[in-house]
Amino acid sequence: MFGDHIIYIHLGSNLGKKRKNLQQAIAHIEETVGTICSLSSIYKTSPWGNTKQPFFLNIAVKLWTKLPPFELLYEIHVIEEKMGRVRKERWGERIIDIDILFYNNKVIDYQRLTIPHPLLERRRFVLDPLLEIASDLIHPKSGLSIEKISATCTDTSLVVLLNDK
Ligand code: A4P
Ligand code: MG
Repeated sequence: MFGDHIIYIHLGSNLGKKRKNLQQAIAHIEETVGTICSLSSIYKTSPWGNTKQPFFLNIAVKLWTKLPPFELLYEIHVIEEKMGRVRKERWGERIIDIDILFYNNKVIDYQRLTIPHPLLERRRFVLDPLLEIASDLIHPKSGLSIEKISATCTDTSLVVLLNDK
């Protein structure tokens, strides 16, 4: 399922079998969202925001998709629900969380869908995996590359690359 649009998404899991959750979510994404171009390594990351919760595994994915932005968001929510995610507190623990980071070079400013993801510049757990697959990507709002954004990010929370993909 190729498509005209290039998107970057970011996945996180900090409940249950985390690695298996990421793999399962990626399989669902390939079924209903689009064709994968690149996958980052998996990163073990300390929880950001609400720090009293288990560590996360995070990964960034580049894809081709045919889906327009709000359909993409819908399909992502279907996958999260299919995998049994229960929404409790904001930034709380979860089986799977899928965030859209970029959609071509579009800027979308709704509460229900904000693209580029508004917190990516402040999150080492997003920037490190993204840097691996998109260092030259330009943020459409700031005009800065991911490499530049990452170099100036002051988030010092722990992000460790796990070598096996
Ligand atoms: N929404 C708006 N824009 C987007 C977008 N670009 N992508 C809306 C995805 N969703 C977007 O998200 C709340 C609402 O955001 C959605 O209904 C959607 O319409 P949610 O997934 O239901 O709730 P949430 O994830 O608890 O809240 P939020 O604010 O999205 O949290 P984040 O930003 O996803 O952060 N620490 C580490 N180390 N690793 C992590 O992965 N993740 C979080 C969650 C916190 N700390 C973490 C990690
Ligand atoms: Mg989320």
